[in-house]
Amino acid sequence: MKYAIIAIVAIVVIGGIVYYTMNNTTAPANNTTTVTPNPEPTPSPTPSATTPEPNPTPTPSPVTAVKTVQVNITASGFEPKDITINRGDSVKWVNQSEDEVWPASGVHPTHTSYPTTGGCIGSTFDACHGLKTGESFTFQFDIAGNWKYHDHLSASHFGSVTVQ
Ligand SMILES: [Cu+2]
Repeated sequence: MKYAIIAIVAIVVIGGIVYYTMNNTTAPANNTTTVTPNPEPTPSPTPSATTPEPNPTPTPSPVTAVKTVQVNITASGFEPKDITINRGDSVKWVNQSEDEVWPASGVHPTHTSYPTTGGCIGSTFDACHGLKTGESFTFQFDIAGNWKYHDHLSASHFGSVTVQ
């Protein structure tokens, strides 16, 4: 009986020591705070190098300055009779004769050589009335070509405008 008590006490003591020891050895593991590694700093987004730079200065299309060429109308007809201009230029006919003159696109009498419509007879290239002395008529040529015209009141007077 005495030995049994000692044995029980010994078991309890040993068991207590074992338990204590296990608690001591496991406790630190349980108390171990998991250190989370610092997350890698996210690299700040860099502007894409492939984005093309917008062109700040639009390249102007080559445009030559438009001009107005004068053609005088005298008793002998149009002077100069044949002229060459650039597309977009204008021609100004000035009546310097004593008679009325009526510059208009060929061909008399339909006035349809210059390929626009809506004029008084055919093409819009038409003064549409006799110009009195000193009066003028100006027309802008937007279509390239060789355009013949005449005096609608004296159809024997011709001229031409070459638009390039
Ligand atoms: Cu005519």
